[in-house]
Amino acid sequence: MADNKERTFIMIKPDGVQRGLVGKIIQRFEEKGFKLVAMKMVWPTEELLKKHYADLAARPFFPGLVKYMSSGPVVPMVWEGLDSVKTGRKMLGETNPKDSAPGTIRGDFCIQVGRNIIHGSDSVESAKHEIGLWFPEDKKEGVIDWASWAEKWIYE
Ligand code: DAT
Ligand code: MG
Repeated sequence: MADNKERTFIMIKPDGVQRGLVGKIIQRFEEKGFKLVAMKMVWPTEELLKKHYADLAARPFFPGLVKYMSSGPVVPMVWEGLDSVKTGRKMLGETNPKDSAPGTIRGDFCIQVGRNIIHGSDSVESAKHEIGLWFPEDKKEGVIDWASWAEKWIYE
């Protein structure tokens, strides 16, 4: 049975937001045909990121990963459509941008694994878990105070 309502959790990381790639990334998913069913911009806490990346807690890059991911606002989204999890991962490219083919998001827009601009769920199960983590139904998120951080990317 085709699951046209399959959902994946996609998140533009702080470097993607700061580099002004939000629109381009959203455009790729829109043009592909997936449907945007949730989106927000939040400055995530380390506590939330440690839960999000809990399966990587033992890896040597984990502290740096949490620090980078909490360095500014991110854009978590939920995209819906047939095979959205698997296709979403294909659209992202490989974890390391150097292994990502041109035409993929990581292949086109970034260079280093520690700054790979975007997250995408790796299975339907983890998508469900991540959507619950970032879009809890019982909680409203605050509005970002742009003035406190955005200008450092434009002016010295
Ligand atoms: P992916 O984001 O492709 O699902 P992952 O879940 O294995 O990859 O790792 C999560 C993130 O952690 C990844 O997007 C970037 C970072 N990361 C992974 N391997 C790394 C490494 N060897 N050095 C630095 N950062 C790494
Ligand atoms: Mg992963």
